[in-house]
Amino acid sequence: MNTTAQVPAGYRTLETASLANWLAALPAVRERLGGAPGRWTAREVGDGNLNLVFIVDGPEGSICVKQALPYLRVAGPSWPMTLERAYYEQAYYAAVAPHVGAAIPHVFHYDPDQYAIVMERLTPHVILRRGLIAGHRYASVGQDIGDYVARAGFFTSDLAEPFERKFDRIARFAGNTDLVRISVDLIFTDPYFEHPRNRHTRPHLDRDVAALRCDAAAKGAAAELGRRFLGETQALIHGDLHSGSIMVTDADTRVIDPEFAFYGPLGFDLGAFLGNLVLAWCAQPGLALRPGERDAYRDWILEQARAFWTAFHDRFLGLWRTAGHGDAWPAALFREPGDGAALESARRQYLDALFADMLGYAACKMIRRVVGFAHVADLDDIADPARRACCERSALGIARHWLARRREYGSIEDALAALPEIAAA
Ligand code: SR1
Ligand code: MG
Repeated sequence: MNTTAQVPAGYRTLETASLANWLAALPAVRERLGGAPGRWTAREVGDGNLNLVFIVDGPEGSICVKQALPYLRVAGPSWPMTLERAYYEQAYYAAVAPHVGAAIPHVFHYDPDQYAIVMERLTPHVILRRGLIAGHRYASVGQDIGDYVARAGFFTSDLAEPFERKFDRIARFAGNTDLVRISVDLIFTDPYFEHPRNRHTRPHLDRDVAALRCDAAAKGAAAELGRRFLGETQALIHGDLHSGSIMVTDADTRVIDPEFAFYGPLGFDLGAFLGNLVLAWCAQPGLALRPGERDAYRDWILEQARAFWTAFHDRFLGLWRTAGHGDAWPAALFREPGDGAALESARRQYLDALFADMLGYAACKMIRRVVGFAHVADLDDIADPARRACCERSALGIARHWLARRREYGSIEDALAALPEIAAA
């Protein structure tokens, strides 16, 4: 980890009392909030691992301000962290905005001195993870996120654009090293050996964790996926697309918090969402107040997982067929009669490889949330440690299975249909 966070002279931690004065200089904010700045009220609402988040209300509307701290909020000043993550977050929003429309919040302003992003307040949206814990259904969330990952991924890849533009963005996002370091350490490294940052439900999971750490095949698969996480500049990825980075209503789905963005494997974003859906699925029996109470809801979660991959697959393939104007797989090579079949076959192979990557990265994401540093509320909210461990054990079982067998599944339906048996083993 970086232990020398730089705090530029002009930077100060934003405070509720002075926020209105600071925002008053921004015409777009004045218009959104309405009335005199003296009537605006601010409150700090951040509950994530990294940043300050403020909601500011005015007579006519509200906005959200997110500011990077010079350390990780969840750990305090003992874990310094670059402020530049705010720059990468707004740069990601700017890069994908032309392709994903209103699936991200509107950004009113970025302040490079305060490392603060002033953006649309999403209301009455809730964090998807909270909705999944409460057992709510959101009709199109799986499909919406599949469509989102396809659009953001395709249009930032060299299937869609000249390599010069992609290289330019690779260079810009290559500076996001402190955040990539967090992922390298917390996802691909620490969980697989004893490390002081790790924790798990003790003593219930002791044997399961010991077995994972002796599983050379699982460690080899995680290491290979970690190598490709660093080396595969497939597309601009969100980098942390779990269910806490998605806000929903019954009719709307938004992606937030892309501060981990960089050029990496698209399967990492796919796996983040799938893995967190499956974690939610594993947690439901522990969250249920009565046996069987959440059974139908678990089926709904798997239906969202199916819809997610299907929407991604169909949208990505459709975009490649209609907007594949980039330097990778150049259309000019495939103009002779009979070329079409070869190109289609290559597309299918590409998507099959993405599917295997998705299962592998989902597995890595699930393992780190059970035995690593930062866990998920889906499981942590299960107060009884024995019940929680039962759910966590099924998550570990599925993850180890997917690490070993990620290339063996021919369809999302087959992969999901196998889950109950793997979870019960
Ligand atoms: C130290 S930060 C822990 C986790 O929080 C973020 O949401 C990322 O998932 C990161 O790995
Ligand atoms: Mg986050």
